[in-house]
Amino acid sequence: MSSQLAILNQWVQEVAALTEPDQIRWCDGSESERRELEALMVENGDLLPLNPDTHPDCFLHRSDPSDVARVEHLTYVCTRHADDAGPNNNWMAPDEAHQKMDALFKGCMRGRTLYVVPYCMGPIDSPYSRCGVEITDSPYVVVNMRIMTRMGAPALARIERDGRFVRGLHSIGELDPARRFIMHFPQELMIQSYGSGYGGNALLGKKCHALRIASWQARQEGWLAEHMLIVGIENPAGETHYVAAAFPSACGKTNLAMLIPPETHQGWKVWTVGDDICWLHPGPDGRLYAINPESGFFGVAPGTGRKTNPNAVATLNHDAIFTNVAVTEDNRPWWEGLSDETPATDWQGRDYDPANGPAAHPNSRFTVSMRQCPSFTDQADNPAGVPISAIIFGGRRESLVPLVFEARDWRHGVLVGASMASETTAAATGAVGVVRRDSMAMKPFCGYNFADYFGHWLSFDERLQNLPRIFHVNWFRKGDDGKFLWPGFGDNLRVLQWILDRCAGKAEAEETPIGFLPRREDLDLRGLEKLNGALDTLLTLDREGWRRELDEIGGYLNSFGDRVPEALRSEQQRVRASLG
Ligand code: GTP
Ligand code: SPV
Ligand code: MN
Repeated sequence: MSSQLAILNQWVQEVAALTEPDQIRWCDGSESERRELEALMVENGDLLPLNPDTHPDCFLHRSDPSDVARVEHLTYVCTRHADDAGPNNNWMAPDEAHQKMDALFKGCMRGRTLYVVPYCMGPIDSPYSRCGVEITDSPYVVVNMRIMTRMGAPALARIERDGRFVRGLHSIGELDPARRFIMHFPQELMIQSYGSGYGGNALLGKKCHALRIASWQARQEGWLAEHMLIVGIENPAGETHYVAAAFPSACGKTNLAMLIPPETHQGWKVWTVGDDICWLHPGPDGRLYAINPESGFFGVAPGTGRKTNPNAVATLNHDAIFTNVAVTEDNRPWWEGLSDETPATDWQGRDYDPANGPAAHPNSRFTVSMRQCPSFTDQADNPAGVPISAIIFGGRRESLVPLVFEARDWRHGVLVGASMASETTAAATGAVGVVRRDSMAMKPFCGYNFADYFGHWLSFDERLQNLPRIFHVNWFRKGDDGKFLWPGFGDNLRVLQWILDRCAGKAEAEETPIGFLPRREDLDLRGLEKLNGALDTLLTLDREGWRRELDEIGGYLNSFGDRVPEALRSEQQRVRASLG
């Protein structure tokens, strides 16, 4: 046995001694293993088979009603010094956190199987990829990790070669919210998660590893781990350019990643590389290169329909796991926005009654391999990644923020990202619809002090000769009637078109204090003539509102104390001053 595997084996034995499982199973990621686990879960009720004619090899999982989203208040970054975690994270001293977690994990796997899940984040043969091992007592986690990561034997082989892996220990525990913690130990490359079986709390390769731990490593090693989709946009001349976009949870990444161009845009194609996480590395030519560390989508179900996201609907008709959706009379998965039908059963398995609220939980999700997506490109397997032409930030803002604007340079762009704000969504527990700052869409995911993170972003100005341009978008502006002003979805291509034309030096804009704004004639709006009035609101700068916004941003930067880079503060002051 290689020394790496000996270390892994020893850790598995230590965890088994603590958690006392009935059996230990090393997962190889095979099809037969998957079938066996699915059969086991169908038998114990964890999975319900869906209609085999319309949805072959698809299953429904109903999670505990108290366990339906990420829990930010129970998520901690346990660095030796509290300042390294920063005010953007909950912090606990590593010793205290370990004691607390050891007490929870003690004997928690009695009567259960301990699964050892080796996984690789990113293409198996990419120098940018990183491996981890998740130990879990949840077969649901195993089958989800098999879709979301490159899981099993090839990952184990790479761990043997690499000599390094992130250790993740997970138990569903009693699914008791009072005994639930998601702990990160970046200095030990370790994650410990107890008491939740849901998404980002339990699939440790995703937010815990690929963002919180990876962002810490990325800072030390000179790259970026970001909450971004990656998409290729092919124009009618056959040229493909890639962009990466950071929107907060449930703010449109999956939808933009698999967009279908509007009818007016014949000859345009959109290629999906990733829908949630992006690792960015400086390449040999001074550009930024992106890989998607994941291999599947854990996407928001509600709102996904044939009109809004036909690619997602097509992706979901076989080999998918649905969590907390409703079902129809004939046992098809259903959620609000999928069709006009009335479901038979809601997400908790009750007869559907509108008095109980939405039929599908607002954070109900699908897990599916990205390879099933009609717009998938095998560039997602390119070990070198794809070169990024533009970085796009965006949030859910019903007022103030225009449809799109371009930062004047990198430093301004970093301020635009750091100042992002968005209305909260059902992706995390807590109030929905409250505007909060969510720098780079990383508020819940940055594994270290945001002030240091802003400094790290700024440093790419010196690291790269060919920086991507930075933009900000807002698909969620509302009119007085409370309706969205911009049609969104496929029509977002028009904004991407302007963005890429700006990168190529081909599109005009007006310079304003907040950046470059397109005028109506700078956008390709063929077919959207009915938008007349809305466009005035979508493309106009509200100076008074922006003065208040910049003041608030100044206060926000101050909340990180004197660790905030001076360059960022002076940039905020520059923009504030230019607003008069
Ligand atoms: P996470 O997986 O939580 O990180 O979410 P995400 O950023 O991938 O969001 P997703 O694409 O799943 O969209 C979330 C919700 O926003 C869904 O209900 C979508 O239908 C809706 N949505 C996405 N794009 C648009 C848009 O352009 N306009 C409008 N009005 N809604 C959108
Ligand atoms: C998000 O909340 O941003 C998600 C879902 O992508 S989860 O995996 O739960 O983090
Ligand atoms: Mn996400």
